Amino acid sequence: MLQDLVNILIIAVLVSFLMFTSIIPHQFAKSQQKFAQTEFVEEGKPKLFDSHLKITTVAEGLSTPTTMAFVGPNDILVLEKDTGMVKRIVDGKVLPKPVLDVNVANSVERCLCGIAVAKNGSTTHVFLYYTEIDGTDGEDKAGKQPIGNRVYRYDLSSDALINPLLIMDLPANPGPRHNSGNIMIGPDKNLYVEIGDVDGSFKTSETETKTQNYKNGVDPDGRGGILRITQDGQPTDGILGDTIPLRLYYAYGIRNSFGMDFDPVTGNLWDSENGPGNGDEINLVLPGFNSGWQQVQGLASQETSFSESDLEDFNGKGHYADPKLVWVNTAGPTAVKFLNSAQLGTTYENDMFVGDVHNGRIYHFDLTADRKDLVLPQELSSRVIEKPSSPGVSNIVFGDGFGGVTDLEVGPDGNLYVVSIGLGSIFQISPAS
Ligand SMILES: [Ca+2]
Ligand SMILES: [Ca+2]
Ligand SMILES: [Ca+2]
Ligand SMILES: [Ca+2]
Repeated sequence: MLQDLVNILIIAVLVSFLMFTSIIPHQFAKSQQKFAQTEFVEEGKPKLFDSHLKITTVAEGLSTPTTMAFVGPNDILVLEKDTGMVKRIVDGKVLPKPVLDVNVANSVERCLCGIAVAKNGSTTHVFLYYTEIDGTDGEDKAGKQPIGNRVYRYDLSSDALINPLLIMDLPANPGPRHNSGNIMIGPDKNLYVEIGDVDGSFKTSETETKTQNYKNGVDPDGRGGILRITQDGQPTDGILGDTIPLRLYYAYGIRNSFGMDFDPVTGNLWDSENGPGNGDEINLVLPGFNSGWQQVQGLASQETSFSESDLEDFNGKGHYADPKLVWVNTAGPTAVKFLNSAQLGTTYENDMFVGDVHNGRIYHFDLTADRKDLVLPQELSSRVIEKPSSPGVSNIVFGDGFGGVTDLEVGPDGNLYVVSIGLGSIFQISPAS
């Protein structure tokens, strides 16, 4: 819990100093002193450990950028957590006028959080997840309650997002943490939405739900899972049950998550999750996956006095599984992205990349032949990373110094793109020559 508070403070510092980007490298220097023993950390200076690749700055001076999406070649939309602005970056130039500016509750982890794009005929649909407030940006800091964590669908016109359609309305209380908010279009063309327990750690009987593994809790309310709807906001076939919102859940038992992606080879979903200071995770998320929160976080074998029979399984339809990798000392893993291109060399093709927010690192993983597991270095065969400098960790660190990675994206050019909330920048990773 103490570590959790430290994590919140680090995030709060990042957020508070957003407007003063020159201050951020200093803040990072302070927050990273405890990791000084590792040779990888060089704060504020993104660096890769493969000399065949290079880093190019695509955009800078952004205010707490969270996530991005491509709407065309060299044509990016990027979200700002605290301003509620969606900015467009064309050929490396941030256009002066945002394409949208919403009223966002932004205390702590409330945010303009997630974006997904789908081209449907001549229309480009843009989906946004944000913590909406009926007031000005950040008015929740003065005590005003947000309306909800909401997903809207827009049409992209020449210079604006228009025709907003509310397609999902989720709780924003108790808050203000664990809103998650990463969204994406799956291979089945449906929209997948990550939402955490919205700070279920402040327990009340109304917020202890079955999807948080309170077997005697109240019925699910939309929090603590990965939800699935059509692009029109309609439910799909239920996995755990037929009543809404339970019918919407693809996975549950999730505390907080900032990243997921489908394996382009198998179509399997993977996510990253944030534990309470310990037990950050990477998971294979099969339909009906139960990540175990709030009964277990990290490996079940490391949880004292835990039994799988304590978990809610929705009449056998939900299935608990252990994570494939655990950080004991929180790294704050965020984006998960499969590089479905050979642009960076076949050695990286279809491999998994994961960002983190506390060390500014990007991790790289090969998958096993059946693609149901990560290939881990011998030193990490326990699936547990004790410290950022633990033996074997250097084998999975692909890049460092990215100052709080909040999104990874593969461009139409096949290169890897990185959003750094700490540095207020977007970077491109491409071949050096
Ligand atoms: Ca993205
Ligand atoms: Ca705004
Ligand atoms: Ca878990
Ligand atoms: Ca590989």
